Amino acid sequence: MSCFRVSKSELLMRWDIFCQIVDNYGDAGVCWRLARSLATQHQQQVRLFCDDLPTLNLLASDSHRIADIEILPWEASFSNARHPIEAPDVVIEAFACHLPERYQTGLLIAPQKPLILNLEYLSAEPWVAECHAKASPQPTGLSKYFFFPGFQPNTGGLLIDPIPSLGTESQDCVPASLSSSWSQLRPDAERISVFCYPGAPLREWLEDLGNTNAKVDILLSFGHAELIGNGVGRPLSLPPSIQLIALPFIPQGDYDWLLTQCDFNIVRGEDSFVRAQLAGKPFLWHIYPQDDLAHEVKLKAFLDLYLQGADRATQDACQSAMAWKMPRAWWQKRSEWRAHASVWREKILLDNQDGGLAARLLRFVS
Ligand code: TRH
Repeated sequence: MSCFRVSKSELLMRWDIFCQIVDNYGDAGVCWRLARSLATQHQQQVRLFCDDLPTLNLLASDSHRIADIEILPWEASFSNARHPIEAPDVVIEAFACHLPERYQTGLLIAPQKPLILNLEYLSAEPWVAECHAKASPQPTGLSKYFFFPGFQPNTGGLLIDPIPSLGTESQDCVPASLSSSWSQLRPDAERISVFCYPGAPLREWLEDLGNTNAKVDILLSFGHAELIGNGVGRPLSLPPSIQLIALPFIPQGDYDWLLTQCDFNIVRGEDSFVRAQLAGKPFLWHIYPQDDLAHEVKLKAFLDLYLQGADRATQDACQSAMAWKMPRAWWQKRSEWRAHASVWREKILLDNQDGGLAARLLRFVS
């Protein structure tokens, strides 16, 4: 598939991305992916300020320094400021994080004012298109806009880079971080990757899968063996057809690759959710549970889009899986879902053939 990108002759700009890690890895995951896309696909200069560098570095550990990205501690955004400061062209507040006050003061006295964008969470809900790219008037007079990722036209699109190539691995291309886990895989077994939140009925789910006669290698993301209490309390009752493999925390690019190599993926926050779709495989989105049940609305909005035009078997299997129904109820219906997942991958790539979120950001700014 050919992708239209912002042309080289378009502005080469300086970007400051602010990433505050509230919990988990998703904030760092999205900011790192965006920084990488701006620098490597669009030749932009990026400074990424983060309040939790150890977490960011975990994800970014496979990318030897990309020349046009500087990863900096949060405080570096104001501690070395010269006056008048040389402001960037664009400032991104990821997920409505607040800019450090002293940094913002610096922008106010800078001769050239940047454009500030509030990069919001991804949602398939219809209202997103109405709020995308709307101005957010500031008492300071700085120009600020909302930027909403989304699935529909007239949204900010999806962060699709790097587009994964599909196909089975040769032993040579298994990433180093996964090589010892990969050596445990059984050639005739299916593969499921698992990355979900605590609270998922994972133990029961795996035990039920054990009753389907399926031969499956389960690749548990870092920390998930503890999540199912393996080795603690009542031992998991699994037949030999189900093998558990505990993975270390792997760099983001390796995690992307892993999803393409599995037959089914359990994913959770917005970044792994998009990557599972790009992997073109059936998946279970364990959406982050919110107290006001907003996640149910978000999940329904996504499924309404995802299942448009899907056959009955796919609808049943997917709705059941996403509701954490036990695999015995739907596991055998996956062949139609597989075909649908691959069609959906092509659809989102087509919808984002303009380069997706990073390219739309650039076009919006310029
Ligand atoms: O970690 P997450 O659950 O993060 C989410 C987001 O922060 C979200 O905004 C917030 O609302 C929610 O938590 C509470 O899931 P997500 O978004 O899928 O991000 C995980 C990132 O971690 C993704 O970029 C993939 C990466 N990753 C690795 O790099 N290596 C690994 O081994 C694993 C398991 C993940």
